Amino acid sequence: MSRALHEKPELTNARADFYGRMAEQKMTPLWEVLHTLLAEAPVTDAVPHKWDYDLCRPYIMESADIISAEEAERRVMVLENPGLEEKSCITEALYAGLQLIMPGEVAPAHRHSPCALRFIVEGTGAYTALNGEKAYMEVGDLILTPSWVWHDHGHDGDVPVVWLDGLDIPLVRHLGPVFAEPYPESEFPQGRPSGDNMARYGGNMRPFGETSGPANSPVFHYPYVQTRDTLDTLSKSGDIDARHGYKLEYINPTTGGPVMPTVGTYMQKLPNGFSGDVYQTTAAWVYHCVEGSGSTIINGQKMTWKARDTFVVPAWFKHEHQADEDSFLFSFTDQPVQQKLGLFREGETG
Ligand code: 1HN
Repeated sequence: MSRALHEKPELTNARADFYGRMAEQKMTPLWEVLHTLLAEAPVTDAVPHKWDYDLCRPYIMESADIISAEEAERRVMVLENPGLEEKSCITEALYAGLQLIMPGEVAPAHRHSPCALRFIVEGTGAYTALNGEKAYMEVGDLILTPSWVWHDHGHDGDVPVVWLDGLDIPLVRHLGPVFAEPYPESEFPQGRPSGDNMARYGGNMRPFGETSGPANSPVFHYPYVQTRDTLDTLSKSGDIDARHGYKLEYINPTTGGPVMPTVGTYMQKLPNGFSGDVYQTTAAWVYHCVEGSGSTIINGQKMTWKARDTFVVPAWFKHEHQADEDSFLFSFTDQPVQQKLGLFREGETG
């Protein structure tokens, strides 16, 4: 015979009196709340949601008239999950936002313990500098700013640049160890030449004498031209995954692991007409369509998407992708941290 999970016991007068008296000693009865702490499967307040770029873009552009990047420190429209309002979260563990930088602007150097990624949505000519080494942005590029690394943004070009920020800030805040520091000078000194990180670690080679890898990828710029070309070549194999299409993880080349300890990043190609099997995991996924269009059925509800849209699939929501044309989906997820803690699971679907 199977035993059901615990249900809340009846509240008698004697019990209510007892709970009231024990509260004076800052104690509460577990059996009154156990049903809310343990469930048969993950429970989340986060809900699936899509940010349609055509609807968001006018506000992003208007923000340039309202505040400068310098005054804002970072001029970002936070993508707030409708189920987690006023928490600056897109899922329980992840943050996302759309950041705008205008030609000639700077976002001053700072560093923080939460890690961040940038995925470029529109424009060209802006850069992120890590310890003074600039990575110039093109649409579809991934740029990392790992924990506690100095970073600033600037713009030498002539069109607005927007990127999607992803951070593990809700997770780090929950655990406690949030630290942040502004760089004390107005300008960060120039660092290594552009592309140095890729030369050292990104060419399937590494510096002489190095044997073990750091927790964060020393490559911090993953250009879309390479990612796209790689997936196009891979898709010629026909060796397609029934749930994910052609899907590759961006890796820390020194370990083969995820780019940062808490956040995993992926790009997948869904060929025209692809209709994927169902995927369900304890990790949450934030997707961003770089090219193409299609839809994702999330717990039975169809969500359509097209280039530059961002959507979120919270933990344990079943989802399946369909492509109306050749499509490229970037995604980031809290899967690596769950994996490290032995908590990651996939549902028995697909
Ligand atoms: C941050 O430092 C950046 O450096 C972007 O561009 C978004 C959201 C929360 C906390 C710090 C950036 C951020 C952030």
